[in-house]
Amino acid sequence: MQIDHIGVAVESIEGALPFYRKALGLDVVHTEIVATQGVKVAFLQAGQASIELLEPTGPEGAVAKFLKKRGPGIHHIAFAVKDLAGHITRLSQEGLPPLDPKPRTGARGHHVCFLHPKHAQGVLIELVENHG
Ligand code: CMX
Repeated sequence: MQIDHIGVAVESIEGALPFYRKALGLDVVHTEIVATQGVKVAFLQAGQASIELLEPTGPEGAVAKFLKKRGPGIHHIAFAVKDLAGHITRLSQEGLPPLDPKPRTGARGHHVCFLHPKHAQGVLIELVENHG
């Protein structure tokens, strides 16, 4: 599997961007509000993968909770897959049921599912199937 992106929880995308732009020379290629997840996101291209900055749009939602508990930092690692539904079935059969029992639409219109950090040594994992 290829890494598609690494999600980084931030208090403010605007506040985080100067570092990524100036220190690393990365540019924003996409921004979006993912209302269902309570986040605003900005994707910065880094080679074939990207960094997804995640800023909460309100006090509810997984990223707001994460920031409150743990502060800014790496929130998840996303892997690109084909046949996401097939992976969900396989993982469920292997005793690793994803948090999403079927693919749902995430940022950039892609289909996604998440795997609980308890299965991956404390790292939240996302599987993403490109539907662009
Ligand atoms: N990475 C690692 N650990 C995490 C975590 C993360 N992103 N989020 C929560 N945890 C840990 C907490 O630190 C806590 O650990 P302890 O029990 O040791 O204290 C434990 O998981 C439970 O945390 P919680 O704050 O009570 O959170 P919940 O159990 O309510 O939810 C999770 C955790 C992973 C099930 C939930 O965040 C989830 O369903 N995530 C998937 C969706 C998501 O993250 N959406 C935002 C991104 C959207 C996008 O990329 O577009």
